[in-house]
Order: sequence, then C-alpha cells, then structure tokens
Amino acid sequence: MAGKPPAGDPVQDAPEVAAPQHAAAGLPAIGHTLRMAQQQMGVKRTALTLLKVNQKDGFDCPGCAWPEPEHRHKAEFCENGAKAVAEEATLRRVTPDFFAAHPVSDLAHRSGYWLGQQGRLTQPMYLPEGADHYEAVTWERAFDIVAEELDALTSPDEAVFYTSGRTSNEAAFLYQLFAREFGTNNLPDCSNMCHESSGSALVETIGIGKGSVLLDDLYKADLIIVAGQNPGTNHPRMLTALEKAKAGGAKIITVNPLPEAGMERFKNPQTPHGMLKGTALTDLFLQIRLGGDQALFRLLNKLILDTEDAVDEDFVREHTHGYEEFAASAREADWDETLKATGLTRDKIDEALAMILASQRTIVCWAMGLTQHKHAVPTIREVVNFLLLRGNIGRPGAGVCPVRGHSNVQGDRTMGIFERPAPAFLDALEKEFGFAPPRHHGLDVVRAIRALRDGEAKVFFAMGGNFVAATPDTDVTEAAMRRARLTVHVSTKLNRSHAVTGARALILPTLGRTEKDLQGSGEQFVTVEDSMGMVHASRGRLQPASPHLLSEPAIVARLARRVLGDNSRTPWAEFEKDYATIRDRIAAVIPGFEDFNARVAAPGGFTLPHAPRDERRFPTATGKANFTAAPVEYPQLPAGRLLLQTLRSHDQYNTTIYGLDDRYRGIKNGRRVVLVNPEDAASLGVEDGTYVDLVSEWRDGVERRAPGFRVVHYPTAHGCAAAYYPETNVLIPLDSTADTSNTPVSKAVVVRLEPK
Ligand SMILES: Nc1nc2c(c(=O)[nH]1)N[C@H]1C(S)=C(S)[C@@H](COP(=O)(O)OP(=O)(O)OC[C@H]3O[C@@H](n4cnc5c(=O)[nH]c(N)nc54)[C@H](O)[C@@H]3O)O[C@H]1N2
Ligand SMILES: Nc1nc2c(c(=O)[nH]1)N[C@H]1C(S)=C(S)[C@@H](COP(=O)(O)OP(=O)(O)OC[C@H]3O[C@@H](n4cnc5c(=O)[nH]c(N)nc54)[C@H](O)[C@@H]3O)O[C@H]1N2
Ligand code: SF4
Ligand SMILES: [Mo]
Repeated sequence: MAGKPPAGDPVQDAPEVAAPQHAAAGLPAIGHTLRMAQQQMGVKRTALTLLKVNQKDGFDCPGCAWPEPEHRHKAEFCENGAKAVAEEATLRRVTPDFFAAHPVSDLAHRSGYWLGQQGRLTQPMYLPEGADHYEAVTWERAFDIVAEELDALTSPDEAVFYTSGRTSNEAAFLYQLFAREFGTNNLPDCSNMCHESSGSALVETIGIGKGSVLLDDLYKADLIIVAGQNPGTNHPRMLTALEKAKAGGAKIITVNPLPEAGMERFKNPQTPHGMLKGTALTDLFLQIRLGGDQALFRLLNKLILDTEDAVDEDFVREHTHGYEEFAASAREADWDETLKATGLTRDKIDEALAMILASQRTIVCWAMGLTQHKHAVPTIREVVNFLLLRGNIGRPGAGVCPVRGHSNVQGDRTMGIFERPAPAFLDALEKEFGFAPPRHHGLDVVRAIRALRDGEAKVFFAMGGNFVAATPDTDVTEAAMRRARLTVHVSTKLNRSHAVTGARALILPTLGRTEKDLQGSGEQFVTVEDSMGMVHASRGRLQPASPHLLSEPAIVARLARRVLGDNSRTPWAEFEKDYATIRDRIAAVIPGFEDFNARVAAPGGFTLPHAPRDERRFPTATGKANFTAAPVEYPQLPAGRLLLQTLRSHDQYNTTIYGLDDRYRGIKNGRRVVLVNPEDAASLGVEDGTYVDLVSEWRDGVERRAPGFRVVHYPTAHGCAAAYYPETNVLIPLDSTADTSNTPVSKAVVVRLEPK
C-alpha cells in the first residue's frame, strides 16, 4: 500500500473503548511502529531510514526535543519518532493533479487526518484571488507574489512571520534576519502556545528561559517530580532516562489528573527484562485537579519552611533575592484551600513532603499541564521557589527541567525567533549586518490573530506549522485568516492552513529533516538544539520527495533577495550556497556559538552555556536567583460543569494525525471522545457511550460548541475532563490566555455536556 494515498476521507470516527493500559512501550510498540512505517515507506526504506535516526552521522529525530544519550543504540528512536519519520519519508505524493482534482472548497471539508495522509507536497502552488483551485507556479513567480503583497503594505508591521518548531537553526536565523531587515519583529511562534510560560517564569527567576539540567543530572537525581507531562506518548525516550534514574536509586513523584500508562510502568523494548516485566516508574501518584499545581507547590513550600533545617540557608543567603517576602507569602498557604484546589488528601501531601525532605538532589520536569493555564507563570515560579528553598538549582542531579515539544523549538528561540527580542540581541544583529533592526515589540500568536481579525495585519507567512488548527478559537481564527491579503505556508505536508486562506495563497514545499540538502557548495547539514541545550548536526539521507523542493534556508534567502533587493547588504546568495557561512554569522551574533562550525563538527555536538547550571550565576535583574511571592490561584468550577483539558493522543503529533487510536488510554478508531470521571458522569446523568456536545462557557458570553463527542468513563481527577486537540480548539476563547506569557489556556476550559 506504500505510495498510494487512501481514496475517500476514511475518517469514520467511531470510537471503540477498552480499559486503559498500565504500562507503556514493550512489544506492541515495536509492532505498531513497523506497521505504520511500512505503510508509508515500504519495507526497504523503513529499514534504511530508521537506522539513521538520532545517529551521530544521521538526522535528528523530527519528533520531540528530548536529547540523545551519549552512548547510542543501533535503534535510537521510539515509536513516535518512527511515526514522525514515516510521516515525512512517506512515498505518497501530492502533485498538481491532486489540486486539480480537489478544489479548496473540497479540502476545507476534509479532516486533518485525511489531508496529512495524502503525502508530501511536491511543487509550489498558487491560489489566485477568487479561484477555487491551487495551480502550479514557478518559484520565481511565487516570490514575486510575496514581494508584491509585502511591497503594498503601509507598514512592515502589517506582515506576520510565524515559525513552528521544526525549523533548523540556520533557517531560523535567516528567517528572523529577513523579517527584521524587512522591518518588523512580528515573529510569533509555536512556543507562544507551548513553553512561553516556562520562559517567562524562568527568565525572571533564574535569568535564562531554559532548563538547567542535562541527561546526566537525571541519572544523578534522587527525586524526580514529573508534573503536567505525559512522556509515554510525547517524549517516549524520557522513560528510558527515568528508568535509568530509578536504577540509580531515584524516586519519582507524578503529578497529573490522569494516570498515564507511561508513568506507571515502562517496558523498555531494548532490554530483555523490559520486554517481560518492565519497571514501575512512579513511586507516588498525586492525582491533582487541573490547575491545582500552584496551590500544591505553595503548600509544600510552607511545609518546608516550617521544618527545621529543611531550608538550604547558605544557598538562600549567597545566591537568592526576595526570600523574606516569598516566605511571608508562602506561610499563608492553607491546608483546606490546597486540598480543595488540588483534590488531594492530606496523607498524599505528607507522603510527598517526606520524600522531598529525604532528597538531596531534586529535579522537577514539566510540560503543557503546567504551562497552559491562566496562572501558569506564577505556577512555574512557585516550582522555582520550591527548588531554590533547598538549593536544588546549579548543582549536579538537581534543577528545573521544562521538557520542550518540537524538535528545534528551543533552538529557534535561541536564533532570535521572538516577538520581544532582547536589546543586546538586536545590537549584535545591527553590528554584524549593518542595518537598524526595529526595536518595538512585535505580535505573538494571539495578538497576530487579533491583528488579522481587525484588518491590521494583511500578509501571513508561516515557516512550517499549521496555524489555523493549532491556535485557539478556531472560528475566530479562521475568519481572521480569510481576511488576509496573502497567506503563505512553507510546508512539507498538506494541512488545514492550506485550505483556510487569505485572498491569495501560496504553498511552498520544502525539504524535511530526512532528506539530502544539496546546494552550490555541495551537500549541506543543519543544526538543532535539544531541550537540554545540546547543539548538534542533522544530515538528511533520503532523496528529496520531489526535484522541485527548496530547503528552508534557500527559500528565505531567495525571498529576501527578491523582497529586499539592493536595500540589503546581507550575502543571501552566499548563505544559500553554503550553510557554514550562516553558522559563522550565528557565531558572531549569538553568545555560546563561538567557533560554531568547528565545534559542531565534533560527533554529538556541544552544550550551550547555562550560567545557573554551570556556575550558579543568575543573570537576572538583581544578579541573584529571585524568589517570588504570589497569591494562590486555581480554576473555579460552577456547579454542573466540568473543567476540560485539551491534550494529545498517542497517534498524533500536534495537528498531524497519524492514526485514530490512543492505545495506552484504551481508545480505538476515533478521536471525538471526552474522558470523564464515572462519578462526575453519574452526577451529570451521562453514561459511558452517550454522545454529547461540548459547550464552553466563558465570561464573554459567547457559546462555543464542539459537537458529537462520545463520553468515556475514565479515572481522571474529579471535576476534570479531557479531550483531544485540535478538535477542541473551537472551545478555547482567543482572549483566555495566561497572565504575562499570553499562552492560550488549553488545559482549563469550563464546559457543559449537552447530550445529543
Ligand atoms: N507523539 C507526540 N509527541 C509530541 C507531541 C505530540 O503531539 N505527539 N507534541 C510535542 C509538543 S509540541 C509538546 S509541547 C509536547 C507536549 O507534551 P505534554 O505536555 O506531555 O502533552 P499533552 O498531551 O498536552 O499532555 C499534558 C499532560 O499534562 C497533564 N495535565 C493537564 N493539565 C494538568 C494540570 O493542570 N496539572 C498537572 N499536574 N497535569 C496536567 C495531562 O493529563 C497530560 O498528561 O509533546 C511533544 N511531543
Ligand atoms: N487546544 C490546544 N491547542 C494547542 C496545544 C494544546 O495542548 N491544546 N498545544 C500547543 C502547542 S504545545 C504547540 S507546539 C502548537 C503546535 O503548532 P504548530 O507547530 O503550528 O503545528 P504542527 O501540528 O506541529 O505543524 C504541523 C505541520 O508542520 C509542517 N511541517 C512538518 N515538518 C516540517 C518541516 O520540516 N518544515 C516545514 N516548513 N514544515 C514542516 C507540516 O506541513 C505539518 O502539517 O499547538 C498548540 N495548540
Ligand atoms: S523521544 Fe522524541 S526525539 Fe527521541 S526518538 Fe522519540 S520522538 Fe524522537
Ligand atoms: Mo509544543
């Protein structure tokens, strides 16, 4: 079946439900991986490709941002990495004939799953104003069209340049340079919807918006707290690291409204013991209510403060600021309120405290369960307070570990993909390239949608991603996108954003990670930065999906030449010809990349400096690590309503749907399910199997509805429900965002269930 896309839209959303599993990976994972990979790539290509994932001479897994260990196995990838590779290395193709057969009005009615299953994009395609069919165009004509619309703007700030997190360092650096030479800081990225809250909280408290631990620290820790994260599905090889940490004696506390199979037990497919029995990972499961984490950590902080000799006083004195104010505020933490906010019992919190006090080296890992709440930033600041209290930052085996999503989302930010760039970065850019970059802040994702909605932004350009599906308030966002003069997507695969367009639209097909990148000076490689600040090379091995593809750096370089013309003194043509020349400029502009080309040539690459981790130096405004004080917040739930979190199934990568199963949670052949605690379901009068509409209620009074979800009785925390994104994005109000970080509140939507 390889090479042939499915005929009609095969999405028969008919969920079948079995009991959730209690262990992740093992044999079924291997079978599943190979089956999916072979369907897309065929047997031979599957073998050739998968052996190059995450190898030192191969390409970086396009899955998540989890780092590679120093000593690599032959098969250094997980089930989801293999799916990500198969999705990209598929033999299926979307050609101009496909677009002739499928007008945009048809594509707009297809599911995201169906669109993705059609295969790789092969040629630049153009949708003229008023037309219903994309038609093939040359690259020259495509760049002319973008230039026409950019030239017609009254101000450069009427253009928006979005980035998703797979873009390489080289492409990201060129892209932000182009946007800033053009004259705007409108560089929203997927990070705005993802770990922005982590960045906001960490920059303020420890002076750098990145995690402070390396893989080796996980192995040395004696306590690891995993809060708001589902690594079994989203960072599968983190389970290998947790298993190794446990073998070294570490304890694990899991904080989650859902009992996630991966955190219960891990059956490591690379060891005989793993295949048979596996390792129980979680020692203590705190089944918290959605949004209860700040209250939990605040109470833990009070309890630590109340315990004799529990605070690392030397560390606090030497390295921190704001302790007194923080301690006064934390002492106000209240048991009753915490039990209400968290839904936990006193025993469980006491048990956690005992483990925390017994620990000499604690790490806290987190992901979207902490970042996508209204009070996400104070929540993460409270986690930092928690670690600072016992000196758990800047020594081996301890620290903060925000686990990033997209494989190069952290690197893209390092390269300057940020709507609020630091003045020092702009100074360096100005000095190196001899132009005056705009100094005023640009638009983030939510503000970009508002600007498009209000007619203030007119050109939308996306370097990867699937903006209309990934962002909140789908109806509002789609209407906003349709108001644009021009929408442009640099993409590997077809997605919904190609079907919901501005007056004119372009699809610019590009190389993926797995593919050879041949330029004027020969074969190129690119670089990426993982979640732990390790930078390394990635070399594609496959023939490109089509001879018409351009690499991302080449697209930016050619676009920049066409748009900026003689106004730019930047050697764009040279950059396109030889990416090493881009890396030389990165080395000149970005601290930590000195001698970039030489250092990235080393197998495995190099680690970026991190002052708190390396020297216990905190480059904050106060020059110290900052304790912070904040009142406790948690979502309030009206009677008869549920708090809905929108999360990922095992068979998806964000808006890319690989399949319709969520194996560990016992769901098959369907995505329109809502997981509800059986007691809540009983009190709401909905049985397992009932079909309901999810209706979100927010202070703006607008009724947002996602129709036709099957209720699944599931052991989630009381009052909390879960359903998959992106189908539920229609429920999330555009203005419902986290304080400070402006990240959409995707993990706490008040909903009512309306039976059909
Ligand atoms: N296979 C696969 N891998 C991926 C992705 C993918 O879609 N598929 N996406 C990538 C990306 S971009 C990202 S950002 C990461 C996302 O990785 P995760 O953050 O693991 O992704 P989610 O599915 O959003 O899961 C959130 C987890 O947090 C829990 N949670 C939700 N709300 C709360 C809360 O209030 N408190 C606590 N303590 N827990 C809570 C949920 O029950 C769930 O276990 O994964 C990356 N890796
Ligand atoms: N409700 C809700 N919404 C969420 C979230 C949630 O938990 N709940 N999570 C948020 C998070 S954490 C994130 S990161 C965002 C994700 O938002 P995005 O990053 O915008 O979305 P993706 O689905 O990852 O993008 C997939 C598309 O990227 C393109 N692509 C894949 N590989 C490449 C490549 O190498 N180059 C280029 N140019 N294109 C490529 C393909 O065309 C594919 O269709 O969604 C956010 N939205
Ligand atoms: S853990 Fe992430 S980076 Fe590693 S192989 Fe799996 S998907 Fe790829
Ligand atoms: Mo993400």
